[in-house]
Amino acid sequence: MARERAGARPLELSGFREDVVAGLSHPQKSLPPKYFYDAAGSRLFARICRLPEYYVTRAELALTRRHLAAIARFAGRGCQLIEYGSGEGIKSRLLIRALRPSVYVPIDISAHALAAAARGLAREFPWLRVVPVAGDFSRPIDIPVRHGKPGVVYFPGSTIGNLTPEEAHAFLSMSRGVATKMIVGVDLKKDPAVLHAAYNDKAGVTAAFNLNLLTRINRELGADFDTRGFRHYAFYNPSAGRIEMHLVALGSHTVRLGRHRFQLAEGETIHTENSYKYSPEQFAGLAAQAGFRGTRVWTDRRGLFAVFGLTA
Ligand code: AVJ
Repeated sequence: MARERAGARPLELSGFREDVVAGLSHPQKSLPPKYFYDAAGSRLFARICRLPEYYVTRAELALTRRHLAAIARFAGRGCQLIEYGSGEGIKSRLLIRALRPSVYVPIDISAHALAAAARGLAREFPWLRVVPVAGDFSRPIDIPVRHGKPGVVYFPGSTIGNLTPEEAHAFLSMSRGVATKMIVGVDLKKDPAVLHAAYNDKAGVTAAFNLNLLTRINRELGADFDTRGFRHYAFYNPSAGRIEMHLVALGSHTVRLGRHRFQLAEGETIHTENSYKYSPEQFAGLAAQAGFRGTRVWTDRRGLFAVFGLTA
């Protein structure tokens, strides 16, 4: 029914140039993964989610279906549901149907994806108050939670894996101020060969997703990356417990961005993403350190993925 606008500012672009310049100025060049999701990047990510090698989305969906009643009981009917990185929202729909929240606050970095999702939800759930917020979780944002019904933060998709454990700790602590409960999707440690395949798909969609970041920087910031001179490179780093995605320079490059010049030697990399994998015990420990007392965990049959229910 009512779709309200709350804090709707184009956060998507604020700081893009600054973040890119800062990231390319470090000895280990890096770019924040949140900038993957322009319109083309969001489409590529939707394709990743359907790849045979990318078990993440299917495992989370299967386990959410399997444990939906328990998850809904945990969250409580009529709660205020706040979702970070709502994306395509198949899981959100499941949850909304089971939970009947009094308000649903989807928060997403992609204003485009957010608007489309909010429109679809308003159509499908005419009784639901949807309050979309454009933003990202790397800095605190004003979340329009009201007094009364408890706030529940839903953070699916293992997006939390983009954060270092230190950042994840800070994010969980911050969320404790907004919500009394959290439902967090976490990708689990597993055979590195399975992890490797998930980020090195045969069809090259993940490679296109990674390289699209340079295309976006060229288009939106007027840089002159020669995108064909970079190779997608993703590997599991077992001691850090994370997939690392890089773009490797195939030759030497000079990249211009406004008045800046960035040099890359052959073989030098731009680190574009970390995707942390946790054991159930590790993540429960992290949540406990961040001040969550209760921890419930639901997994899929194959133990690939976990959804945690955290109580402040
Ligand atoms: C959206 C951060 C969960 O880390 O698996 C997928 C992004 N990158 N393939 C992930 C991603 C390459 C994804 N997250």
